[in-house]
Amino acid sequence: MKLNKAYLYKVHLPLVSPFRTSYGILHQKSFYLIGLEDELGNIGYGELEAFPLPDYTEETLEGAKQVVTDFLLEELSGKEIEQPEQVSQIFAWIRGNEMAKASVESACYDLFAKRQKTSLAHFIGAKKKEISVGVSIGIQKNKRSLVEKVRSYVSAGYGRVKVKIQPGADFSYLKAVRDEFPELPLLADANSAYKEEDLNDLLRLDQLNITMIEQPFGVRDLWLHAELQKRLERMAVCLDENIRSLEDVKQAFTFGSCRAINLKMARVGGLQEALQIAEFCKQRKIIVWCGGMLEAGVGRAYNVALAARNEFQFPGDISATDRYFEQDIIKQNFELINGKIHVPEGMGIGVEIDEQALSRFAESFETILLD
Ligand code: OSB
Ligand code: MG
Repeated sequence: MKLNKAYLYKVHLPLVSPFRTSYGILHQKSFYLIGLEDELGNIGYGELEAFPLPDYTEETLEGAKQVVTDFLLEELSGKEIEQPEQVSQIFAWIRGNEMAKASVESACYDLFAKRQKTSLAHFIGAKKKEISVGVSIGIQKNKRSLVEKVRSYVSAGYGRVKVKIQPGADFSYLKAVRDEFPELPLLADANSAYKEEDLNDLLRLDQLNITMIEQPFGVRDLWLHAELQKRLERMAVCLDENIRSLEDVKQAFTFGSCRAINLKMARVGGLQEALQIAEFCKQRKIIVWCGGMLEAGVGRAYNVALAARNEFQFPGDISATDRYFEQDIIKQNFELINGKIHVPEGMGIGVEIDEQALSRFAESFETILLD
């Protein structure tokens, strides 16, 4: 396969409600939609997930876009690509920049699946026809709003809820939810908001029958996470921001820093790396589940296909389209049916771009010729 052209759309999609984490508030999902055209005229799509601010990881949307155009597309230009696994190899000399790499690498997977006239899910060996999913709830202004928010998602059919926490909005907030929903599978995500002196506060959460505590400490820390995991009786420590590669997972496993991994294809540099991590986790009996970053339709399609593989037994942060957006840029909506989302069966990612919606939400558009 050879790439002829790249299309880049900068898009802003308003969120149905603002999403607050320990590091900030998002009112819209901003991303680049990247289309790669091959010599046969097929188009593979990728979503560049880097956030406008370097707060979740170091990448920024504009910086990552520059890495895509100046280095990644440049590297693929004029090359014969025989299989999608080659792409991450070609990019290997470029350090970090995982989200930039993932946007281009995943689009190549979409192209290869489309060239074979098969679905991406089938192409990557995913067998499930539908996947169990949960929902991630941002920090609310008080306990009552949180309980009501949880109630609305539970009645919509979500059977597993993740609640964002930070110091001052943790134990009592989670207890309010637990008192109201005694059996609900519940996770807490701190997005790195805690420090060593908070260790005892986090140990208290173990009383609330919480399945996992996600990324409480620093994004490069393995030691404190290991200390916490050692002292917890029931709750699993789950790493998110810490994990950028298979190597990171191996180190976390070796140090006993976690019993679970929130795997995001975009955060680990692409599908190839994500598939290897999933396989490693299965072998070592680490719980692996598919996280999210408020993806729009294209990014969501990748998460759904990945989560359809058998390594993923725990419900992911992959909610229905209407939990995020009133209008997405794809023609199909992902819908929640009995707590599950159907895996697209069409060719490649199995979703089509809604050109009208795209032109409504796109701020800019450019075409780059590759040869
Ligand atoms: O920490 O998992 C996270 C969204 C943006 C950035 C980081 C995270 C999240 C979520 C939302 O928790 C998951 C989703 O897409 O529903
Ligand atoms: Mg997280």
